[in-house]
Amino acid sequence: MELRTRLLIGGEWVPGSDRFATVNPATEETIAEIEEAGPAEVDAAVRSAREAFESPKWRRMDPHRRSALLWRLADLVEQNAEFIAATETRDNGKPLFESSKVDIPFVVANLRYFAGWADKLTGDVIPVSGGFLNYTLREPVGVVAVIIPWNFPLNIASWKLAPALACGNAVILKPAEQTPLTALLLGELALEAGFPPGILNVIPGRGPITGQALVEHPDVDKICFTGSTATGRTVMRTAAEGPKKVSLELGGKSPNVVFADADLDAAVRGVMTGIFYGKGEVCAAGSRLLVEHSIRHEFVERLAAKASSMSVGDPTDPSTRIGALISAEQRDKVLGYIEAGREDGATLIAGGNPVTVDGKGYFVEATIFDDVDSEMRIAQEEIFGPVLATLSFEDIDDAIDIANRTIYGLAAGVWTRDIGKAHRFARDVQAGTVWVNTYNRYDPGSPFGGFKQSGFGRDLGEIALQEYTQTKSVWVAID
Ligand code: TXE
Repeated sequence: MELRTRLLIGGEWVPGSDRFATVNPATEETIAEIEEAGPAEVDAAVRSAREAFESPKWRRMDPHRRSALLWRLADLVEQNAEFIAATETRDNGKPLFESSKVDIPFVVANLRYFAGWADKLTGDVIPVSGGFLNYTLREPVGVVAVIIPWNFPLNIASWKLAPALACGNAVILKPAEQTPLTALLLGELALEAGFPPGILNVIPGRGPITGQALVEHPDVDKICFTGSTATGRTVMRTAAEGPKKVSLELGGKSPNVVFADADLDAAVRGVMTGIFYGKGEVCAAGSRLLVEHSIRHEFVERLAAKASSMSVGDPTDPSTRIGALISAEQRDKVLGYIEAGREDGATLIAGGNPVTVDGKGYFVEATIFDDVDSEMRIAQEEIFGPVLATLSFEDIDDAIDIANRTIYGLAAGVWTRDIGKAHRFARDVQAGTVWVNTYNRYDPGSPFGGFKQSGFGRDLGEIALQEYTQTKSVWVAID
């Protein structure tokens, strides 16, 4: 495979109305100049998606065949995994071990999981009053716009386009402007797999230009968005004009709660990966650590020792655990929060500094604050970087109360050997995912999405199919 830089519209690689650079955040080098979709290209993509969606070739396609296309796409991603993972690492700055061992294998598994659903979308027969047969059909929504962020570029794209295609929709994928490369590779593989032209269009571009035009376009039926809560609000407001269907997966400030009776070795590992995996640029990052008061001192000391031994730097080095943050802007935002933590009176016990490799790259050390108060900015706002805020609690009521003191509700972790406590926490915490004695576990079959301001709608699992289908009720007079 080779890098693609043009827009994929209607099965053709076409120029845009402007260009933007995509940069390797570890080296600060421009990888490629990418064509940007302006309103005219967005309109062309929507028209081609509509035409492809309405075409009998797709509308009447045997569902087994749709399944086979998705399976073939999974095979092609798997065959090209090495190149795709290396491209993801160049574009995003994440360690190669993450893109090659986690991100791209998950894309493959996810495409296969949803391939399996394509021919299992059944309706119901409903026992209505009178002499009627009433049954339901599950039909695709139509033209689906998928707008995704830069932290898991291909992975999150697959979370949305795999069920969308399985259900028979046409998709317009807008990757984040920081990380357009793997979405374009996927577009190429979808053509090779045999999807009809126009069923998957890929149109990179900046949010306020390409994203905004896509959300405004009157002929888009549904918008699936993952990104910041602020942009999610704008997307929803714009979509209200349609009104268009919207699902939003937004930010988080997820609590990771450690009780004194936990397996502390496992908890240390879980807390570390919970915050430092993906450089902390993870919507479900366990960025608020709540430790039971009696073990707090010992526990944070162990974390601090581990944090200072984490290798930060060249993402292509297999031993690297923390790669480059996505941009200079994001690094500065993270450093701003580290400063805010100091100003607000928290104690910095590990990291706190920017790092470069040969004078280049947007790296930040694994950073841990202790003595954090729940009202501090570093305990309330999504930092989206390798910064952990440590708070302490007295008992389970206190833990649940602090855990829920946030506008977000994406995920939560709890570490304890007491199953009663674990289940009580799982019941009372306001979060779309709860991990007990583990963290950051995902499976294509298990739903993922937010409570509160972390959004609504679900990715992954059978429930995700609801986002991409609409129900038709059919009445037949039979008496
Ligand atoms: O996100 P945006 P940004 C958080 C994180 C980060 C901050 C800013 O805290 O520091 O958001 O990141 C597209 N209409 N998260 O600015 O704006 C944009 O092009 C339509 C958390 O990169 O949300 C990109 O494709 N689309 C989050 C996508 O929205 C628009 C992941 C996400 O960008 C648009 C990312 C518009 N008006 C950032 N404006 C998570 N929780 O996973 C932008 N976009």
